[in-house]
Amino acid sequence: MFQEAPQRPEQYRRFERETPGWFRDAKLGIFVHWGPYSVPAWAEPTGTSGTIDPDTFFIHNPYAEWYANTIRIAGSPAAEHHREAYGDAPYDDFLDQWTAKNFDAADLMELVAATGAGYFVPTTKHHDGVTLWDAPGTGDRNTVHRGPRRDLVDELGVAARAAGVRFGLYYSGGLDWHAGSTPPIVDVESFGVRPVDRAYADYAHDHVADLIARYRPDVLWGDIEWPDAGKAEGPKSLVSLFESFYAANPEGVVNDRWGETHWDFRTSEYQHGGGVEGGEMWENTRGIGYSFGYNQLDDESTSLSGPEAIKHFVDVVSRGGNLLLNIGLTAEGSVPDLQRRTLVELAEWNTANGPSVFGSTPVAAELAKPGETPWVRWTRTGDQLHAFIRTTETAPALTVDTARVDPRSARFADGARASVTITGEGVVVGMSAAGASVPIQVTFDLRSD
Ligand code: FUL
Repeated sequence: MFQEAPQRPEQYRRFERETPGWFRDAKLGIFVHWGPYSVPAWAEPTGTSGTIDPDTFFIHNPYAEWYANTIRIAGSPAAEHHREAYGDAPYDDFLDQWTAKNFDAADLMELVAATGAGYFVPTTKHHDGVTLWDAPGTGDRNTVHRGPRRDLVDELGVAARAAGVRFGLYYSGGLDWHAGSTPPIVDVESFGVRPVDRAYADYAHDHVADLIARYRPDVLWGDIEWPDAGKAEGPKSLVSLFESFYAANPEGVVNDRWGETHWDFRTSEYQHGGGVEGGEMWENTRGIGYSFGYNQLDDESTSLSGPEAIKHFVDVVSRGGNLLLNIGLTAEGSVPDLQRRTLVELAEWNTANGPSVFGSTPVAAELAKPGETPWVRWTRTGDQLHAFIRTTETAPALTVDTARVDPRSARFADGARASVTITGEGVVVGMSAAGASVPIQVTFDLRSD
């Protein structure tokens, strides 16, 4: 779920500036969705967001973190599942059943850091309104007083910073199914119904102000808009929140889901909102499977394999974006095997190839062309161009401007020379092991003028 291109109004113009270099260079972030919804961990794996008919998206919602909404839609398979498996128990029972008993933030962060990710963003409050820290005004409806009985935001922040990974925070300011009594979202029209009043605006403001004061985040990742009553300039406004955010952390960045206000970077989600990709700084986000929250029904067939995740990562980076790849933790706090496998394979690939991906810039197509057969993507670091080739051919042809790129400098990631011939097809690279499973890197030097 994602909103389309907002325009910046006057009171937010003061925040416009160059995107900090660390964020442009980071390329990879790891997201975590974790909440009471991780207990039932159930959604129909209908497809990837952006490919599903919006009219049936909500009733067959593939996002397990939307469980509290989907079970309220009469006749939905989730409502039926909830009746059969839990006898229609109240959603908040899951908050008490959420144990986090195997959770160790340092262990998780070891896996995250191994991928080379430059930033890490956990959910602090999703649409169900449950906060992962002792948020003001939540009474006992948070993880410090119920369920895990821990300040999970703090644990994650301490571990991220100890591992040298920047720390971001996701906060759902638009949707809060606990604030007031909102009917279930069933279609595109009811998706627009969210709390916009002053009382909720103050409540959400106090949450984000508290998050900034306690954890000094590097990224503020808002979702589904901001309550309208809090958008105009004034005390307890979004303007004042952005002011305190940048005052606490001048290198901080915010995403573009705060309504028509301010952003440092645009976002797309799975195949949704791809129109933002290419212009300003942008980030694509997706789960390893079809859901962000852990979904027991996601399996091998709905999940990115290691090689598929690597391919997606390289594709996003070659087009100038960052990838925010999500982990859906189990209620006990562990990384599901299938997701771990993908992250470990991504980490292994990045150990060998990361220096040509992290901190890189895109390459103009006149210099070297991306392609689908063979699959080729390009990045640039300094005076070197890097081709990432995934093909079963042992002699793929690359389209390169040989007046500016030296074909004879071609070498693999381990430094071994590649044999190259120039034919009418292009620069043909001899590869003994074709990159059928993971992309193989071939580096070229730019000619000096
Ligand atoms: C969306 C939310 O509705 C999803 O549940 C998820 O959090 C995704 C990152 O953003 O808009």
